[in-house]
Amino acid sequence: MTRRLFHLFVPALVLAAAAAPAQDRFATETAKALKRFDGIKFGMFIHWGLYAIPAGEWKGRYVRGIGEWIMFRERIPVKEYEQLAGQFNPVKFNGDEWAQLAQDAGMRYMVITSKHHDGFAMFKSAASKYNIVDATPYARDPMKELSAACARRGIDFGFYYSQDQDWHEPGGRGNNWDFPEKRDAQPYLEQKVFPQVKEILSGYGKLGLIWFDTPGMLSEKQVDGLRAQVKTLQPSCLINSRIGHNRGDYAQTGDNAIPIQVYLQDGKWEVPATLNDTWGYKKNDNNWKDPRDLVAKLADIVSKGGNYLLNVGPTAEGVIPEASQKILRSIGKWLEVNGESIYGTSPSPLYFPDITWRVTVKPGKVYLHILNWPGTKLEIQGLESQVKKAWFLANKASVQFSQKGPALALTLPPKPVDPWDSVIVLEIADQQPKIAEGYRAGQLPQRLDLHAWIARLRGEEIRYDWTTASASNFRRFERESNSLAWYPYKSLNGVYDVEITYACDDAIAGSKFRLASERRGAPPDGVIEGVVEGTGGAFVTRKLAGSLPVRPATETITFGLTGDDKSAAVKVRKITLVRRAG
Ligand code: H79
Repeated sequence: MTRRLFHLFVPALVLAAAAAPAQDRFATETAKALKRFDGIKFGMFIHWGLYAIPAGEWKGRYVRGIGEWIMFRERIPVKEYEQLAGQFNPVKFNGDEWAQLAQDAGMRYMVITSKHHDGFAMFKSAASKYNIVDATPYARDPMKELSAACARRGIDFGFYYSQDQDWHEPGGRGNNWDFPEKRDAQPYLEQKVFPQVKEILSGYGKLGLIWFDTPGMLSEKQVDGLRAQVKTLQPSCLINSRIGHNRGDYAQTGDNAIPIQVYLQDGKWEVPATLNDTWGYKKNDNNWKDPRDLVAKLADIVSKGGNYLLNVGPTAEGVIPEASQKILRSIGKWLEVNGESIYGTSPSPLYFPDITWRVTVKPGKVYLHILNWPGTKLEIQGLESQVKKAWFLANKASVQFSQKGPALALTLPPKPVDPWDSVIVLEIADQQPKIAEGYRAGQLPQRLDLHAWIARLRGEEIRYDWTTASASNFRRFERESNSLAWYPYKSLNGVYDVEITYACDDAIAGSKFRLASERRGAPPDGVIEGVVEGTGGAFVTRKLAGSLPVRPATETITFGLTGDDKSAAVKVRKITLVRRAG
């Protein structure tokens, strides 16, 4: 892969900020839709396409990485990949079952791939014969059924549409194995993108949103044209920031990337995330996230101001994998009891000192989400509003508490009320909580923990373990080495001393590691390199030599091994950034 290409891919992984919602004559409808979107919090992403047939294997070999990228990875010629359409026959597809699963999971919106980077339309298209009705034995448009099933249940429906990459067309970006690298996007836009976007905005009822992806090739003018087309057809249809050139109504974080703290500077945002390590179905990917992890991440994201768009990858037969269904329904069980603390809430007015708790807010109420049970005593610093009552949301049992200035002390039972997230409702004397100076979201302390749990786990092999609260298995590969990535999103600015809390058996010590603060298209803001030392297997906190500058423009802080895999099993619990004076 060429370097130039690499730079074109990265934008999907970093935040494309919406800044303020793009201002145009549709501002009123957009604002109203954004308010609704902010309240619904949790959505189902569906990646479904021809790539579900190879399901992560090509010519008998396993293909690493995300499944819907198999055509790109294997440089499969268009003529060969097209043959998959002739085999696509999802006879088990049932739109009502999918919509029902979303509803059972407590998901209030759905976004499905109408066309991914492979260029194949999963809807009836007059603009291109390369679509599910004209090119497959199935010969039906599943999106009709699915959009109707969502509408019946009050689930907001939206389409993913890959506007920039299209590996099937010489004018789309990405396919340099069949087509010359130099592109004229305009004919592709006029003959495929504009007509197809019109089709999906016209034939499937009211769309809650349209989800573009991986901007890079299209000009400002072309993106303006695309935006105008969407809004002219459906003014209330939200446009995500990956349309490019800051022309979106709301922002995405990178795929699977959660900001480290409350993040409100760039308007509404959403985390697109996978249930395992792929978007499109891969038959051998069983690295399912634990429902506990997902419920905690939902609370984490909502407490920070975001929505959570969680993906399933149905099979070529049209079945959402059993494991995905089971996980989603168990999240739904938690939401059935605790949904009041998620839907329609505002983000935390407090910063988060660690991963013990998160906070969501409604008028007169503070919801304390306890993600890691602290034992029988919990002290929360910074809430100045008088607490009138406290009780567990799940069973209404009251919680003993006392307040002294901005310190709230809670007496808890020895065991959590809910093993994943026990929610305590605090009824307060004010409509909006009053927060003491120094504890407000955005006023970060001099010492700040970046826990492994809030990092994105990169690569297929790395694992997080709740028992030891640490990440492990830092194996290296040519691409996608396993690593931890934290996303500060403008919350940090300074030079930091760094401590690391980790455990390493002496027998496996000795590999080189690298901690870096980085941004796309520029040399790193800072790098600390060193050697993993043995700790006799116990968790210790050690100060690293050197310092790490982190700037508002820094996109990621990453930790990984660079030398060999000997210390791959090192357990990393957290790094602590200690701001230097001045
Ligand atoms: O639709 C999902 C992904 O297919 C899409 N965004 C989510 C929502 C996405 N497009 N690009 N990326 C994500 C970035 C992908 C980078 C990689 Fe690769 C693709 C890493 C591994 C495969 C290209 C090929 C870079 C390395 C190998």
